[in-house]
Amino acid sequence: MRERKDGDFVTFAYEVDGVRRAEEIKVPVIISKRTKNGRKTLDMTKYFYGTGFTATANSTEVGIEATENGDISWKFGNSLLAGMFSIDFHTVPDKSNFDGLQVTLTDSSDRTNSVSATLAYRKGKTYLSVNGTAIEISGGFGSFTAATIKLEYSDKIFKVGNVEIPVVTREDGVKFDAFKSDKVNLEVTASGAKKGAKYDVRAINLHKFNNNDSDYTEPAVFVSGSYGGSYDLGKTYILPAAFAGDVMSPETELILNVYDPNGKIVRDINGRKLENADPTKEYEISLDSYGQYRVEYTATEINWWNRSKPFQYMITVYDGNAPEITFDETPKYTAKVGGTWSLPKFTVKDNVTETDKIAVGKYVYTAEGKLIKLDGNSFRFGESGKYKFRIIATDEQGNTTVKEIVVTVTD
Ligand SMILES: [Ca+2]
Ligand SMILES: [Ca+2]
Repeated sequence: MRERKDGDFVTFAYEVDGVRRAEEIKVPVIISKRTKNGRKTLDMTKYFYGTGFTATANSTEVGIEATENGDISWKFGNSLLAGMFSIDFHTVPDKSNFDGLQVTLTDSSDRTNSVSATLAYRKGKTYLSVNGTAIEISGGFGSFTAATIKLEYSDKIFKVGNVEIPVVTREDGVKFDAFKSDKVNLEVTASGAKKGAKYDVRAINLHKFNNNDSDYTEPAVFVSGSYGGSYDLGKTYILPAAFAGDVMSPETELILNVYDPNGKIVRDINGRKLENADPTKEYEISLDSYGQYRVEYTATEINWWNRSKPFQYMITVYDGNAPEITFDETPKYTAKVGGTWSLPKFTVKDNVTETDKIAVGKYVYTAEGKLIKLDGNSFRFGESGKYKFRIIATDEQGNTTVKEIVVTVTD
């Protein structure tokens, strides 16, 4: 295979279940990373490919400037994590000579599954427009000073600031039902652009775009469902599938490790060890120990700057059971004034907290209505009436048991 150059195209043909599809995909060759004198250098402008514009980087952004009239499009040279997409545009007020910016996200495994949002610019106002619904956003292209417009997508909703519009249909009119793969491809079109029209891109998926010649940003991890929290002992917990993506690095590796409260690797309910496991699948684990389970993901760039980022969350298994207090002898329920009375011998026990760590308090609520803490086990009665003795046992989780003995004291 000859060496590829920027601007070359590679054609991929693909098979589905062993059947060659007629469709072929042409993918441009992007050489964004070079090694010079043993040092790797990155050129972020290479990720914007298409015609009719120039992409120029400075210390804060990549500027996209139309070099001709028309609908000026670029595609981003890497697929992006679909779960939490965002792009930060920065306006160039005197050069916003276009009708709007259309942002299209396409499922990387299904090119028909495409949705878009438009930042429409009409009569000095900017609107977020999705599936024909348009809502004005504050700031925007008509601002006197340059403004940042952060467009976000997650959970079938496009959003700019506090303006949110759900995606109902795909570009082909079919009802949209989320992206099937974890990655999307990005395309941005400045429609009706005049030559010299310009806008800047400051970030994509929180990765900053500028003239840095190194990739300083670690891959991001996206967990495809709610995660963590507190559970009762014995419950089954489903680890949602998780995905990693790096805006610059073409390949990212993601591994999963799950530790029980003792720091040991957990096995799922099918006996599979969750050690360096593939997190793109769901796993079920049984929460059999009290304490904190740690779910740890590590995402690493492959053949790139090899930046790596751990991401973790905890599953807390609570002890919801209070200690037990057991009398080892039968309490005496009657006594005489001036007589001495002793608490029966008792033992405390808890399902989790060790006995010597269970807090035990002893109190008496006297016939005169006073609450007295008992240091020992015995008490002398000063007058007649009802005395309520209480033993209170509290485990380390704060679960409390109270045992009461009411003693009737007579003259
Ligand atoms: Ca990176
Ligand atoms: Ca307990």
